Amino acid sequence: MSAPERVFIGLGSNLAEPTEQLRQALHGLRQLPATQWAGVSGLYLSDSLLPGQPRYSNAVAALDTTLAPLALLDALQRIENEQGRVRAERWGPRTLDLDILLFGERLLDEPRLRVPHYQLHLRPFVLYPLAELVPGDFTLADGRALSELLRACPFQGLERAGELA
Ligand code: ROI
Repeated sequence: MSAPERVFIGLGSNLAEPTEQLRQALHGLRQLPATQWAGVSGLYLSDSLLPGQPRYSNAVAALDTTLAPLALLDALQRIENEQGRVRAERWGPRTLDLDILLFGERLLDEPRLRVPHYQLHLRPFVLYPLAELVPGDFTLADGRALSELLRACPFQGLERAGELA
């Protein structure tokens, strides 16, 4: 059997009691096959990057998995669908969004999956919770230092609102 890889999942919701959506999603992540729980950040609240949407709840979870990347992606999309996500508009409000941010040391550029996540460096609601789960000198598989990404992406507008688990 192959060695488990540490993956980081970004969670986001801005509909139907967003923070409860995240809690329920964490429950789903704990049930994934071939996967061990490795921790979760605190809860972060922020305005949407797009105007006219409700505020978001966000967090990042860490898992150790032997699932292949696309198998994990399928499993995450099942959790999204079980929680009633309707994919009406590409960037519209959503009950639950689960993104694979990092997958071990892998660099993936496939139609369904780009890892590291292509907008990670632009999203304080991803970078700051991620930073809670890794050492201070953490570097991404593509060589970028998390500390540099944090420096370039101010905490501005983000509110850390306690613990999820
Ligand atoms: N804004 C915030 N604060 N959190 C998100 O998860 C989020 N997700 C999105 C867009 C609409 C870009 N804005 C967001 O997809």
